Formats: sequence, C-alpha cells, structure tokens
Amino acid sequence: MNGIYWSLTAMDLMGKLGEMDRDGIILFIKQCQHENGGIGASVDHDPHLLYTLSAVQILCLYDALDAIDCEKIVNYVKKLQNDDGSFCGDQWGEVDTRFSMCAVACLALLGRLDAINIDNAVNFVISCMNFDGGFGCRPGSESHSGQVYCCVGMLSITGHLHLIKADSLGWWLCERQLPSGGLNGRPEKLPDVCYSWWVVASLRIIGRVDWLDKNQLRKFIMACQDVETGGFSDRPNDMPDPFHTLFGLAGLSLLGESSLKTINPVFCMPQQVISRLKIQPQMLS
Ligand code: GRG
Ligand code: ZN
Repeated sequence: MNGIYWSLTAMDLMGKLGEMDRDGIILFIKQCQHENGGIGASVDHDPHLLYTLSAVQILCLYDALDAIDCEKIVNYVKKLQNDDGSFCGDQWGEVDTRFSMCAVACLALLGRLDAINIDNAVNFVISCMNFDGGFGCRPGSESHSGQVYCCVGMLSITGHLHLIKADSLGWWLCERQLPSGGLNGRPEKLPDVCYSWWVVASLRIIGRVDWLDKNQLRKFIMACQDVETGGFSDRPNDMPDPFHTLFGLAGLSLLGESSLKTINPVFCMPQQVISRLKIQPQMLS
C-alpha cells in the first residue's frame, strides 16, 4: 500500500497519474480494508495506521473517498488513541510519534479531526521534544529527522506550531546538511535523498528553508537519479526504488522545480489535492 502511495504521488507530481490503473488500485484498497475499518499493506495483511493513511492518501489523489467506508476508518483511528494522547500503530500496541502523524493526517484528509482528543494528542507529541528542539519516537528518544517531520506535521495539522522551539529546531535541521550537499537524518550518519523530504518539509513548515544551501542540495538529489531507469536511489550510484524516487522528486518540488507540481509540505501530496479538500495546515513564516 505504501508502494502504491509513493509511486502514484511521484507520477502525479510529474503530471502522469492518468497512466496508472485507477480502477485496479481502488479495488485493491477495498480488498485491504478489514471489518474493524483499518487497512492492511496488502490483501490478507493485518490492518495498521501506516497503510490506512497511505490508502486514504491514494483515494484523495483519485478524488475517490466515496469508494470506501470512511466512517469505519474514523472509528479504527479513534480506537488507537491512548489515555496519554499517544497512538498505537495497530492492535499490538507499539507507540510512536509516527502514528500520531498518521492518525491526524488521516482524519484531516477525511475531515474528521473532531473524532479524537486533540489536546492530549498534542501534549504527547510535545512530551517527545528534546533539548535540541528536535523530536523522537517516544519521550526521551533521540531526535531523528523522520520523527521531526511527523511531530511538526502533526502540530501543523492541529494548529499548535507555536509550541515548537523553531530557532533551535531550524538550526538542528540545517546542520543535517553535509559537504556533499545531501542531508542526513541525525548527527554522524550518511546523507540520504529521503531526508530531502523529512528535513526540508520540516524546515518549510517552520518557515526556515532558506537556512539550507538549496543549490548544493539540488545537485545531490540530481546525482541520485539513475540514468538507466530514471528512478532515484538513497545515494549516488545505489539501486533506485519508489520510496527514494518520491522523496527525491518531492524534495525537488519543495526547492521550486518548475517541471513538477507544487507539493504540500505536510501531507506530501500535490498542493492542488490539498486545496481541493479545503485543508489549510498551519505554517510559520
Ligand atoms: C505522509 C510522507 C508521509 C508519511 C507518514 C510514517 C510517516 C508519516 C513518516 C515516517 C518518518 C520517518 C521515521 C522517516 C525516516 C525513515 C528512515 C530513512 C529511517 C531510517 O532510520 P535509520 O536511523 O537511518 O536506520 P539513518 O539514516 O539514521 O542511518
Ligand atoms: Zn532513505
């Protein structure tokens, strides 16, 4: 399910969504929905918030939310919220700020943020903020750019960005840029093209994207495109895959690439889809 979301969003950014099998994909999503409302990664796989969000995103790309039982999805998401405001990813109980983002993004796309306790959800995310302004997966966990994107995105959707230490976080995020121009996910790690999304989208949401050297980052992303297949890999000369292809293109779109549609930095979907749904996540300037 994630793979379909990554690939379709990449195609949509390039104006090629029409080349994909709309009916087959919608049928596949229907076959992945369970009685409890949740959606699995594939047919006969357990339901999980990660795939439920991807499925909702795909249906939004196709303007086809009416193809599935959305009220059941709302109930599934609602039941995964814990008393401390956090979310489990599924019935087996793992808690992570990724799931806070998945829950609120999913409900916002369905127009049903009223179904959960927003104050508790925000308090849990804020309890995962660290001294460096970054966020981890649970209280006390190390800051990681992927988790930063989830927490900043969640606070943007719920209108609570004023709770972020934007200057400290912006500084930590722009320190992710390495001499190659690429970005890493946390200190001392290798650059990876997908952080052109997790880091740059976070900086865009908090209004500090100009703190990066955009030309150098663009050069790094372009060097990750495979000349034979056209896909993007994590680093130059590695094998390309749909995940890094989406986040490479999405990063280029954030950097202002005119041959791509404009991407929404919170939902990682074309801005025209988010505008059609009349969703306006908060952004700092
Ligand atoms: C709407 C796009 C979108 C996503 C939904 C699930 C989710 C919300 C976001 C995932 C954010 C995340 C945790 C991204 C990081 C992915 C990644 C590259 C993990 C690898 O981590 P490490 O520590 O890799 O193994 P490094 O790069 O540190 O070596
Ligand atoms: Zn990566």
